[in-house]
Amino acid sequence: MTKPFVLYYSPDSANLAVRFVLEELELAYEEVLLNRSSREHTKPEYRALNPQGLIPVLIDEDQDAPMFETGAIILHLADKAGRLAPLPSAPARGQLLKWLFYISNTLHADLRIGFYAHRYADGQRAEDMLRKAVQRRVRDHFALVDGELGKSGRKNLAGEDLTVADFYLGACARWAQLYPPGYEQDLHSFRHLAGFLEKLQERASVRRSAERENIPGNVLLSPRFPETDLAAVMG
Ligand SMILES: N[C@@H](CCC(=O)N[C@@H](CS)C(=O)NCC(=O)O)C(=O)O
Repeated sequence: MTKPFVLYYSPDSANLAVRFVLEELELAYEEVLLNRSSREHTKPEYRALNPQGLIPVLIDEDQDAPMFETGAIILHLADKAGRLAPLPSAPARGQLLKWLFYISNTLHADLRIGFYAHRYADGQRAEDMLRKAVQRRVRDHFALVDGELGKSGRKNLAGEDLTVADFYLGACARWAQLYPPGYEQDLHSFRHLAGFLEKLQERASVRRSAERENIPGNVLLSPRFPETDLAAVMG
């Protein structure tokens, strides 16, 4: 019998995008909670799974190593399940890849700079300046995505069909509206993106994921903080 996947997570961390996909694909998985306040993700046991000490990690017993990097994990899950990603031979595969990589190495990467500005700048003033600059960049990314979603016939980011890129975009949009406190983005003026998020957050998979991570209320548009110690989210 195939073993369930194992997801290492902390509420409202990057694992949320992976969880959306696990739930949408109805894949069996177990979870291991990491306590970010006690820096559990930086301990040697966890670094043995992900040497970066970043969350999430997914264990797939069919693979010869633990998996890290959200984009890689969700594409792997979709390919394995045969849903939420066009096949490598399909004409729409290129669209999925380019948007998935864009979200991973541009949108998510910039969000991370805003979350962890103290690692990139020395002193409060420099940090604030960096956060403001990143906030502008992130807004430009959402404007670009909004324009794509507004194109005719475009229901989802990588075309007509729902893909893993949509769930990753949804998670990034959520985080941008909440973190870091004081630099939240209001995404309502991006009409197409807002409509897309409203629709996506109604999916049972998104609702189930939110419940499992103690996230109340709207999940993707006008989201609320998880009902957990914020230090455990941002540590
Ligand atoms: N590129 C990584 C980023 C993951 C990431 O940023 N994880 C955050 C939680 S949302 C984390 O582990 N932060 C702890 C830290 O940076 O020390 C991915 O896509 O998985």
